[in-house]
Amino acid sequence: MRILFLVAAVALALVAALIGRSADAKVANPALIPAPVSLQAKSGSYTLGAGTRIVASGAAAPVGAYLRSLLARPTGLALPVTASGSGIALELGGPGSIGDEGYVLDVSKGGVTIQGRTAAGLFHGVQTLRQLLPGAIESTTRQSGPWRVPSVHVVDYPRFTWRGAHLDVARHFFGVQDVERYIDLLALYKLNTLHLHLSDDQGWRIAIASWPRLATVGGSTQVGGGKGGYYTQAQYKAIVRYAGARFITVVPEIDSPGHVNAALASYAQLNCNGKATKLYTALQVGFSSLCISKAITYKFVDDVVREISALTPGKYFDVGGDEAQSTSPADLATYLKKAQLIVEAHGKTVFGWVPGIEAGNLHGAVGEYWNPARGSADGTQSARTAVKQGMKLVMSPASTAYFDQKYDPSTPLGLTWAGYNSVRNAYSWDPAAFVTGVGEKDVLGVEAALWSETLVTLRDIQYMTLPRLPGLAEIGWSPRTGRSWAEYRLRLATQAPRWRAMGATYFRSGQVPWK
Ligand code: TNX
Repeated sequence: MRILFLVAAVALALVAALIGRSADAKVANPALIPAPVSLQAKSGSYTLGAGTRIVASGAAAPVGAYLRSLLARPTGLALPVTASGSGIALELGGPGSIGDEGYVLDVSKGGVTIQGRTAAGLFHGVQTLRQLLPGAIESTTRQSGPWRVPSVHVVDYPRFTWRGAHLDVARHFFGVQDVERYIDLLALYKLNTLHLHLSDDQGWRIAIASWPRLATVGGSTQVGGGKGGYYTQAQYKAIVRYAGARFITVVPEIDSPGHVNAALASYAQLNCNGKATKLYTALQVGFSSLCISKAITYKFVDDVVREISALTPGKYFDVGGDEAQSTSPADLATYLKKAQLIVEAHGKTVFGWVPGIEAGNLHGAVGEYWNPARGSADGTQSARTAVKQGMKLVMSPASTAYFDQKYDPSTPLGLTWAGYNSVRNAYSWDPAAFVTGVGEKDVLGVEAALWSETLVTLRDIQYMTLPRLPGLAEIGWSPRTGRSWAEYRLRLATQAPRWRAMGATYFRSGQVPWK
């Protein structure tokens, strides 16, 4: 009986490999997200055991240590990281075709080999290995095996270089540990960018030594009037380090010249009339602006950009630029040009919202497209303008990539201004075909946006991102051809036991046949 089952399983796997990923829905294993560029399922498997070593040295050693930290607790195995031996080998190398972030993964009876040309590539291969193991591998307590990995040959690399997730820590503040749990989810699905929205009308969330009241006053509340909070510079550095160890780059955002009430409430001299505003804890946008004509404004921006840039190894600094309804168009253009000079003087490249920063005609900046109004003058036109100005775009259309929008009318959290964003809707779009006139060559990648007006806890973050985040990750990583919702939803269903094992909450959408 068992043999028969095995034969049947192997036959199914072979058929699936032959006819491709859109194959028979019943082939749930190996069900990987994001779908790899190529996957050949083979017969047999490798089982982790007492003798398994993680063989990694040099630049691969930290990835080996990370892999050990994932596997040792649930398996109860020692899994020493050594320079030689057999088990799971992490090797620097592989064909040029896999690029800087890709990997080749081979599993056979004798062991597992992951090749990558960089440590990042090895790290992504490790995420695939993780998904090939039973879901119980995500548990934080010891589980019973067997820890079997099906034999496969995978060659895999990303479609886009920017695969991001944004988190608004300004509307509601989230502490370092919550952010680390969010980073863990990004890593599992091979995302490589964490965009932290560090300031807004309702809160300023990072300590700035030269302007201390930003954090102590501006950070002292949040939406709804709670106590808010802020990261010390050491805490921000810890987030950057935790992300970096997972090959995720942090992009800090100080939203400006609008969305600045928390700063205006902290320092009277930043206001045109010299009077501090009151702290703000409601949901309106577009009512605040930096004082474009005052010299102190640029001293402030320079100090903030300098201090945060010094803590940030990544290339980008996000100046915001969105919803500046209280800044005149001429002032907005003036401000953005000055802000770009400041950002570049501190060695960074401007990132900012579109619609928003195209008002400054900032050659060389990268825009994050957000306005979903397909075909409307203020929406897609701004994206075409940005591209004509020489900007590359990260696609985050609110109608599909905003995970603060409700799934459906029954969702207890979230907003609805961009429409309901079901799991299917969030998966069914293409970043290179969203805006007419903005194609593959203009697009650096994709990003999920998680605004936190209605989100208060880590559970809220998980509920809104799971199960939409894996779909966005697949759009960013996997080839455009050969994917379909009908097949994807089956793979997505197999992720739920993993989320349960790690203790993460998720929305049990009726669109997915959950396991
Ligand atoms: C629009 S998207 C905003 C944010 C809100 C969000 C809520 C963008 C650049 N601005 O200020 O938090 O909608 O969905």
